[in-house]
Amino acid sequence: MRYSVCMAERDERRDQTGGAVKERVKPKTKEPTLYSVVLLNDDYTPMGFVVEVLETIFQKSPAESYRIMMQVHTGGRGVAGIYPWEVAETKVDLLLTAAREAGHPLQATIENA
Ligand code: TYC
Repeated sequence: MRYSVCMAERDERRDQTGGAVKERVKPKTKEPTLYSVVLLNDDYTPMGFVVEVLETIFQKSPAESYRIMMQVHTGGRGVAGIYPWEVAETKVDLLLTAAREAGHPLQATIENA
């Protein structure tokens, strides 16, 4: 019984490959290309606002958000997160909208990770 199931599976694959039984060489799924969302420093955006954005939009813990904010504040830039393109784009949109609505000049860019 087990044998007949295996033979059926083999015959099915043979149908799909025109006679040859093709082993899968490449994995079926492909990893997406990843992009970094980079926060940029400025002299006016309040530190608390940056921490809040990191927590709410980038799902960072309060401690990690503070660490990233200070990294940007002292070093000029810092990675808020690494995502596939559409996710990175959406997060930057949310961040720029929140900053504009609050009247802060906070800026972010997307870079190859
Ligand atoms: N430099 C800002 C200040 O002193 C704080 C700040 C941190 C602004 C990170 C932007 O991405 C930023 N208030």
